[in-house]
Amino acid sequence: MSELFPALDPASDRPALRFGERGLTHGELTAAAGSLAARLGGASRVALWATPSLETAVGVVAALLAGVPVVPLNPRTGERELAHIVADSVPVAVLAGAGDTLPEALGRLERIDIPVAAAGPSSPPGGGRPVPAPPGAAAGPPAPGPLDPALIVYTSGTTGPPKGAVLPRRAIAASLDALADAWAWTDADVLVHGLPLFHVHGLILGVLGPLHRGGEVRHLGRFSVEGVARELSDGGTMLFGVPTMYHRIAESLPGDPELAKALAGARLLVSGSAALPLHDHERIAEATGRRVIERYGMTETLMNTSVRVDGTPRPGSVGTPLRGVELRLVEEDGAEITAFDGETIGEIQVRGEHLFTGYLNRPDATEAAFDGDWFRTGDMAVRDEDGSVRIVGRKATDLIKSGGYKIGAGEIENALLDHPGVREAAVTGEPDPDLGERVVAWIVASDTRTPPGEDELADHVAAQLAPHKRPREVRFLDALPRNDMGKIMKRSLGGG
Ligand code: MCA
Ligand code: AMP
Repeated sequence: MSELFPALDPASDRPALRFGERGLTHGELTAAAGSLAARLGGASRVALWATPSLETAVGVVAALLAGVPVVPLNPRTGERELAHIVADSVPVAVLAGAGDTLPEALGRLERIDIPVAAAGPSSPPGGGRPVPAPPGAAAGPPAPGPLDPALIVYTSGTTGPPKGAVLPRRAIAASLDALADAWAWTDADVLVHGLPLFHVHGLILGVLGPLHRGGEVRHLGRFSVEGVARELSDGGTMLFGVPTMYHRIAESLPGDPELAKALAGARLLVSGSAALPLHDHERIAEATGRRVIERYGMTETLMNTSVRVDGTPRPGSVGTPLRGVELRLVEEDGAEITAFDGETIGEIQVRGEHLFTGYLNRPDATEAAFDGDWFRTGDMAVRDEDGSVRIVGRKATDLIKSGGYKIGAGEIENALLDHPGVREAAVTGEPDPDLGERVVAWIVASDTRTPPGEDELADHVAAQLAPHKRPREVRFLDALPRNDMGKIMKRSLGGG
């Protein structure tokens, strides 16, 4: 049917998607997505209002079936960031659930409601008129090729607004197939998760993954420990989560034997997006007899390494390179490290079919991200004797990982400086038991006698960028520490 959905079967009545009480079989999904795909064919690019819902899953499948690149949007994105993403990616339409209210920034785009029931045989395809093809387009869109874009996913850098990583169709197929190899992932698996659907983890691994295999995904709507226990006790075989979710599970385990039983019965518990602390690994292993396995990926590279289902999970290890992934460690001067000694630290660089093709409209940033055909991840690691990788840190201290979200200190500083009560701002990440790192803002107020309130600054960042980027703590200073060059010395603020 398609390299992305080889298992989609119009005649199948096996479950494909479940979001709470609502669900679709593979047959129903094929029909619903097929009818929307017929309407989208020929569109240059569409945005997707990526709520955690059945509509989002149908929308992404439809666009990919039609060969139309999709830009998933976080529905909580603030004004400034949303305006940037729309101006940068220029979608011709936005796909949304029929009941969703869209913000003004999307007002000028054509809105297409995502059908979750198939149009009947007598209805016109998609139940609406087709999206106009770009001027000069030939009649009938050509079938998409492996290097054609599938998704454009926005990701933070250290400074400036997020960049759109262009993910080609072949990267998605290659990464999902490599994970199937490492995890023995089959159509019998029922994946449980409560991840957001506008990033690689929740959308590509968590929705396209099971559909690519012909299996099922049960989404919790929003993450809760109770939801995990319920679904894993009721047929779920795999769990995906970020470390914050496993931390919350580990916290609940002592008083919740049902949760321990549910986790013990799962085939695979997988953590990713940030490092899972040793303490949480151990608490979960002790209470359930099961080891969480870690996999390491990035928006630009999809998945690079994983502990294999038949391997020995070791806390702190993100496993070995996945099938088709070439991985090397390099010194500061670009020299390759050949040692597998568990102690020589270098930057991880990767190459293979799983990589993105570049940042949208940013040839400069794309060029800087590569060393020849090797992608520089910015992650620092050592390699053990058996080839497994242990991540020890990041090159850029101005990147913060909070709750599994990557956040650039620079974008928050810019948003804070826009507030009239702020004269100077610096943002750092500090260790946090729940979020991994929390965003801390250091502020010199415009008028030190009447500084803006902490909540006011957090709300300001949430409204401009996104709630997960808001400072969790604000500290006021009379002046920021600077060196002779005038550069802010974040180290003396306790960050970087
Ligand atoms: C709080 N809220 C606010 C404000 N304060 N809204 C507006 N203004 C404010 N000032 C709201 C939030 O919107 C949210 O609403 C609620 O309060 C709590 O938000 P938050 O504090 O962010 O939630 P949390 O409890 O800290 O969330 C923890 C979490 C979350 C559930 C673990 O961080 C999460 O879902 N993380 C997943 C990140 C992820 O998927 N990363 C993948 C990218 P409401 O409750 O209504 O929502 S990395 C990736 O893809 C690579 C490839 C990889 O390797 O995986
Ligand atoms: P993002 O750009 O949001 O896709 O985040 C990618 C980054 O998340 C990587 O560069 C790593 O720093 C981090 N990451 C992902 N998975 C893991 C993991 N299992 N352990 C440690 N860090 C991880």
